[in-house]
Amino acid sequence: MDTEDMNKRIVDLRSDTITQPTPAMRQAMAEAQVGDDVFGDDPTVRELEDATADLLGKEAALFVPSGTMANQLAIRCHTQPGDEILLDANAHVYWYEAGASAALSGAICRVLPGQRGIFSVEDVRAALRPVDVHFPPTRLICAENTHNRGGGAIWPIEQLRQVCQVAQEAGIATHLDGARLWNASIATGIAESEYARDFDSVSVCFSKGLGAPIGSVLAGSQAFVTRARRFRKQFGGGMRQVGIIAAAALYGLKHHRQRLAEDHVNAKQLAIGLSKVPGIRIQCEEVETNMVYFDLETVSASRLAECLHEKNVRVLPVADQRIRAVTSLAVESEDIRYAVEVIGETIATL
Ligand code: TLP
Repeated sequence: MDTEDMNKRIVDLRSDTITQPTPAMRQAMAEAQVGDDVFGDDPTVRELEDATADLLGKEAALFVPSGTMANQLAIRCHTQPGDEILLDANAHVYWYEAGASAALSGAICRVLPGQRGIFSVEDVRAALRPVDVHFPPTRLICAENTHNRGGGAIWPIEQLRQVCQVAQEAGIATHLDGARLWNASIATGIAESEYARDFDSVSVCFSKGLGAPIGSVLAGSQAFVTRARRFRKQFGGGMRQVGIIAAAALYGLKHHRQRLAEDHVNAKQLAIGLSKVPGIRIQCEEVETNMVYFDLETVSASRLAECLHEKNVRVLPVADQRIRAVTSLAVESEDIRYAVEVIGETIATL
């Protein structure tokens, strides 16, 4: 691609949610068999739910419109008003779900001091309290893998298992926000079902690296999913001929999972490129999947993002001097070279 072409192309690194359905995915959507899913009549939704439950090693699964709804249904199923959830201080559930756990389930979040989103079994033990009329009962522990605000960090599987074991011993339910669990599995070679094994419920998203326009799944035991199905209706998430969307998710699952490795290579290249730009601080070794976070020494993140936008490079400011850039199937290796060049030039002028 020459510079003139690149000038026209938009390099969108704000999120992996920005991906557009490919022509082949649209074809699969157009050809999908559908039915009324509230009646359980949609064969494509059932296929997606069964395939995802199998992949996660769970008995059953439920198709929902978003990752937020999947996480919030899990919270609604596992807790009662006044119950406490333990989770990392940077968890998506805590930061980016509009206070839903309080609004929809009446649950209080107690945050743990994780490292890049990953907390230890000692953190959990230290947070456990005796039964006492003063304390909210701790009913749920949520983990996130990969961890978004933790820079796409992957949980060491043993640590994840230890956390689940302590939870089980204490009679506390466990939920895994696996919006990007696919990325963890592709990066480590550890199957999704292994990561999911000890959790009571797991959510996964098709609308991120897998490139579908909409859709997430919540998986768990049959009894859990039956309960979640009722709350999905209550939350307004019962959908009708939604096989048209499930077909895109199935397509992503079959055809876009292995290619996530390319996104990881691109993210690493981006990090290495940015590490050579004066005025940027970045830890390249922390880039394990498709997320790149970097800090600006002097420039404001929102100012830089504005200037880059004019040059067709889009990034997400996440704090005054911190930026997130995410790779996806919308981003090619040429785009990475272009983005590094433009970011370097732009910082030099600010
Ligand atoms: N994350 C979005 C934003 O909300 C920040 C993004 O661009 O990364 N869990 C995790 C770990 C997520 O990163 C997200 C989306 C969700 C859940 C929620 O998924 P949706 O957007 O489908 O509700």
